[in-house]
Amino acid sequence: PEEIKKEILAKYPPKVARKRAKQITPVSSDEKDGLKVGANVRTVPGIITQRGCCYAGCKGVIMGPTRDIINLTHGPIGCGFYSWLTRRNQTRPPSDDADNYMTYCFSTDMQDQDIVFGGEKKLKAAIQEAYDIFKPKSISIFSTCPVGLIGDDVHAVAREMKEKLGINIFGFSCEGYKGVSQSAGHHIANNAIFTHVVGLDDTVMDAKFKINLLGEYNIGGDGFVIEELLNKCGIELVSTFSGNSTMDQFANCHTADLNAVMCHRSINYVADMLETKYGIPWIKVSFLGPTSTASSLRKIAAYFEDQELIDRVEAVIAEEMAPVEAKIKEVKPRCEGKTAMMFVGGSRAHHYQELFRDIGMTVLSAGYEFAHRDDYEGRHVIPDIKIDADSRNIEELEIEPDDTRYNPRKTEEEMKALEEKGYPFKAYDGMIPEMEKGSLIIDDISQHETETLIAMYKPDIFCAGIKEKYAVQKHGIPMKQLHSYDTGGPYASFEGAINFFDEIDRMLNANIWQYLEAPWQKNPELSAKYNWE
Ligand code: CFM
Ligand code: HCA
Repeated sequence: PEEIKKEILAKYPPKVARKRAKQITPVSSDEKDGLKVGANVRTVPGIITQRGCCYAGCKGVIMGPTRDIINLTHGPIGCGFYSWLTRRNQTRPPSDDADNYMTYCFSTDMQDQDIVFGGEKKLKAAIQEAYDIFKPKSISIFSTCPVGLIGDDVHAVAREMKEKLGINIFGFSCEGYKGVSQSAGHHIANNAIFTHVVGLDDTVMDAKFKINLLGEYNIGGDGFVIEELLNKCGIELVSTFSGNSTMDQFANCHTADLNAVMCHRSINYVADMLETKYGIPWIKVSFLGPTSTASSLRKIAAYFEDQELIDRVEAVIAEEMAPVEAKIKEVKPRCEGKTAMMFVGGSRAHHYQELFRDIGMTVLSAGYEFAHRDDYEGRHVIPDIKIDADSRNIEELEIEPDDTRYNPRKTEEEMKALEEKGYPFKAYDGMIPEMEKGSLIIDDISQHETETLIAMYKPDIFCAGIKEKYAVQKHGIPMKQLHSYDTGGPYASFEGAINFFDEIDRMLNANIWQYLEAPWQKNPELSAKYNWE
């Protein structure tokens, strides 16, 4: 992997090479202690990054999957249009007339004159119009880059319209240029939901084991199959942040007894805030891959320390594991020994490795677009992370225990007793321990780095997003989107694992891309003539 790193850097000007070197980490031995990956720093301009912007993280990622709020983009139409359902998150309203605005795209459609004279008037009119047509219970406003540049005050408009219309209206200062990636947008969105929605409804669900699932966005229906699995075990979801979610669920999420955190990158601060304010402990889970799914169910059951639940979870695992094992037996002979690479946002490039390993495949290289160092090195590294100016720009809420509703779900002694038995509260290991000797970790990978990796390692499959898809296929390599899942999914839970194994088997063994020949491969001469002479 050192050679490949050298080859990648050789093409860059010295300053760029020095910067990129910190974000490219060869895993040269089985001893991985002390390995570091530079992360959450600015992208080198012009390098062609996979990253998205702060607005995308706030509007598309966190708020996109919530169906009963009108998500209004204050900005030019492109921002609203591009963030309109492209993530393939699904939702299931309880009835045909229940509020569901996810299929709509709301935008103030800013024009030149709004940029020059200010857009607040237009924003107010848009809120009024949306209210008159739909009578929603909430409206949120997303700021795009020009809003911050011209100084429109979306929060003042939100306060005024909230007062006028009597519904919950709040804004996000999630201008695209804030922070260094969409990660800043996650933080801004979650802070606003915590401030304006969480705790508004104290109704307690009548269920013995009730949890929140944080950091699961119901891409391709993942959230549906996870909820079905939990229900089968007798565990109820008070809320999911934010797959298949509603504002009402956020409003009473503080009544759950445990927070199970799937994509910690996008939401670990909400888990911390819910613990500080309401006394709800949190654990890390993953429902990607059968082993992780089983161990996450066991962790949840162990937390409640209820023998009936523990037994039921074991029975469900035994029942669900059988068809998964049969599927592995079927596809493994055709997939074993093949290689994969994955470069995805902030947690999937790690979570999906188990699914490839289960069918005998090796992960040659992986990395996140916008993760922070703890997503590579593990949560223990957080105190060592230097907070730079870009991160300081993103507000951290000061949270105190709630005067009346702080209620530690377990006493200090009970928490300690569990921890002494090895129970991992607030713990995750990150990607590095998963990576095999000889592999290469690359943070915020560029187009040139992607092409060099493909040329040198020749992986059997490459996983990333829509921007990378066609370039990869042109190299003759099958490409699986791990963001939108292309048209597939769900891939979570036991049921999803079976789907995923079938999909990868199909893609590896019906690889049409290798037969493609571009015209310039047959005839590399330029046949056209410039005629400027
Ligand atoms: Fe978390 Fe996500 Fe991801 Fe993410 Fe994303 Fe996504 Fe992703 Mo695309 S919240 S970090 S910002 S798991 S949208 S559902 S697929 S990059 S790896
Ligand atoms: C985003 C959303 C995205 C993009 C995926 C892609 C998603 O970053 O704004 O590039 O294919 O999952 O839809 O991550």
